[in-house]
Amino acid sequence: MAAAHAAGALLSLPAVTPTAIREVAFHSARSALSRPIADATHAIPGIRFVVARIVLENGIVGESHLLSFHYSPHAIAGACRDMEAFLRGRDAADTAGVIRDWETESEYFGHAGINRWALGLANLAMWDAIGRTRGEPVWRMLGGEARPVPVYGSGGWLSYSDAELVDEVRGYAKRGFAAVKVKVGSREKGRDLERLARVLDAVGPNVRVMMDANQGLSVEAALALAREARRFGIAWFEEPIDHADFDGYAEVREGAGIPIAMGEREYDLVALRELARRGAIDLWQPDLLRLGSVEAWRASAALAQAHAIPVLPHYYRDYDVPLLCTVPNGAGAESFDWIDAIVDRPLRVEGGFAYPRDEPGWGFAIRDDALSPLVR
Ligand code: SMN
Ligand code: MG
Repeated sequence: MAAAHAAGALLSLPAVTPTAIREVAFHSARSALSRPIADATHAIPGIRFVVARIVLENGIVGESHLLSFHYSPHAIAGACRDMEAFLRGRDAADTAGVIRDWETESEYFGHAGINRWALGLANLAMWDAIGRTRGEPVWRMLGGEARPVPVYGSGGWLSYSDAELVDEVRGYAKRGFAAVKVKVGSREKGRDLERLARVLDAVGPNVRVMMDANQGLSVEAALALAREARRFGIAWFEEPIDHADFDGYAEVREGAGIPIAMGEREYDLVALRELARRGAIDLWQPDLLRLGSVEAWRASAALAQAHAIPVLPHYYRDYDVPLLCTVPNGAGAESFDWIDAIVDRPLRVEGGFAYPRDEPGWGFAIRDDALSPLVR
């Protein structure tokens, strides 16, 4: 080692940064629980992920994943290939520089969309690799304090039979979850209320129930459903209408009489700013991969905090739980079991709480045997 350094000095070779990114690879992975599901606006044939792995000059591997389902496999693979070329040789510790330069490159085709997802993959793998290099979990690198985070059990897809719906929410209640969320926006008249009634009956009075319309309703239909749901004591109404109809949100919030949640479709902070300005939102649900970075997720939490809006992020439980330990306004996280059977160290979820991992980086990785090639 000393000799190599001396030779390097003699030949004046540039020193290699130990945290420089040497290799970048992308893979596909399928959830062991994969099956067709549907909400008010999507029919989804299976549950799949794109997985990123980077290797640093110091030999440390950093990993990340995004929930891709079947959508745009060639487009996301193309964005990953562009990211691969962009990332090689960059310092994994320079997350701010990578965000800045990738955003500059993405501006031509638009910041939102597939390039932002690719940035999210890169950013999370970089945080993982730097955490593993330093021997610290991400929440500690960000000055957080480990604490149990309340989680709610999510699902209740419109494609379920009544038996499947009841089984799922009962399963969550038995495992100690204090809240569950189910889909609404069924085309069949009266069906949403019938499903909600079944769920309420199945979980009993000690479990809160939330509903998610995935932008599937008009303002009028959302108001009508909200008023009925209010009588049932539904805890919140998520994405009742088109995510960009800010005035519509204000109208729904004004008349609904129950809290309004949204955020999962946002690539930036515009919707949060506009809805907060209109007093039209009760819960902010940032999607880490759509926002594209730990940095943007935390900026969104700070903006929400400035408006006294709690943060209850969308989907990415295994990243969100540690991140929620770094902000003052975290209200909890969404829980699906979709990655649990394909990771080396499943998150501890017990009695309605998730416990942030203590291991370096994000503290888990998708197992090699769950990986397959990304479409070329
Ligand atoms: C949802 C949508 C897409 C992927 C996972 C989950 C849903 C939710 O809208 O909020 O749970
Ligand atoms: Mg949702």
